[in-house]
Amino acid sequence: MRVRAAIANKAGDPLEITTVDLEGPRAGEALIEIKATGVCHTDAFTLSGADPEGLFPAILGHEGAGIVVETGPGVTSLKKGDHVIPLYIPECRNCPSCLSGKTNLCTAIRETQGKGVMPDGTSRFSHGASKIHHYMGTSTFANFTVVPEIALAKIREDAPFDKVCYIGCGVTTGIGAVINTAKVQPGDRVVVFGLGGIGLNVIQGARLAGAGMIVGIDVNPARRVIAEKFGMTHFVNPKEVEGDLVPYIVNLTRGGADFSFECVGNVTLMRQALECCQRGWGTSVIIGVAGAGQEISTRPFQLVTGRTWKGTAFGGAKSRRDVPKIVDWYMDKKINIDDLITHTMPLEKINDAFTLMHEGKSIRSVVLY
Ligand code: NAD
Ligand code: AHE
Ligand code: ZN
Repeated sequence: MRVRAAIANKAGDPLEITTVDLEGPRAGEALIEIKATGVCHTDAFTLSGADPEGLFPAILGHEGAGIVVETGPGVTSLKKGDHVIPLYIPECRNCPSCLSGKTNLCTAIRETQGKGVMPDGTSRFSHGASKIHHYMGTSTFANFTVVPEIALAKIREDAPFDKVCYIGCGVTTGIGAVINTAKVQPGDRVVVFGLGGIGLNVIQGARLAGAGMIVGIDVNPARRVIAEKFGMTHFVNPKEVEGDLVPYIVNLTRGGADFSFECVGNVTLMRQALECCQRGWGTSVIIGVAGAGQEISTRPFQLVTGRTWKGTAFGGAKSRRDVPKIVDWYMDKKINIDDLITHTMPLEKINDAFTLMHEGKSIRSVVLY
């Protein structure tokens, strides 16, 4: 079938909005009509060429919501008409990782996903004679896409696509990092580096967890008002801090953070986020994704003296199990998504979403099909 899509042809180039061919679902796959998709910083990261796994041409996008149009042979858990959120971390419930109960990082199809193809090793997308790569197994920058059954969370039908698409990455990543990965406790001192589409959800998660102090750090002063609305208690603009940021934060938190979160993808900030943690027990959680060749470093003394460095993908959420629950939290008004979606646009204007992100003007842009 012919579908509308935004193709990433080459690193650094704007996306090309055009019509491409999409083959129907094969065994274990479903054809999804995407109704809305958010634009995450990770899409911009891959488009920039910094992603060591980045492949071109590709159809990016991993924060979508839509409807099942057709199922391939052997699909049992979904049927035509079901509302779904595509999952870049699937949940097969059968691989060693799923069975371990220790991680959300299902390994069933990670290898083919990283190669930009479906689990059978082929792509469903083409443009003229050229095959186009899938991206993160989801490719939501197309109004129809094919996704493996194990990478689709069935959600309630009264949930609005234009809001709950954000649960496909940013909301779950931020809130999950606090609840699943860090396990923040009431009264804890939390420090969040980067108050964008992810960091503001970390703030919202910290408030849900009952954190006693929530420090937000951003170079964009415009982030202060929205972060306060989501629960931030103290704002720090590093550009206004005289001297080193780390002792400033340790002093502000009276000894250091119980938990810090890096939500930018900057290895210098990752080090600061670790070193501003409380000696003896503070934990720093890396969420930001850093480019090829980037490495983190610190003095081993920082760990010898009781700090823990960890990371999280998709907020540690077991995707098919947890995404429908987070949709319920939104529908029950337990979490706020609406105020974080600052811009919407048709697919034809998707490049504006990247410009708004780079200019620091948007929190989340959502493409409406
Ligand atoms: P974003 O662009 O919406 O937000 C980034 C924020 O960082 C902005 O507010 C910006 O002003 C701020 N910032 C930039 N440089 C800074 C600095 N030096 N000091 C303080 N603040 C600074 O991006 P996002 O969508 O929130 O994504 C954030 C990061 O999380 C990206 O690296 C993205 O790839 C990553 N990410 C990871 C996961 C995961 O599962 N681990 C999921 C989603 C996104
Ligand atoms: N391709 C990148 C890795 C990017 C990465 O870490 N992605 C996160 C999700 S970011 C969503 O916005 C993730 O899920 N990681 C787990 C995994 O298996 O990729 C690189 O650096 O190679
Ligand atoms: Zn994302």
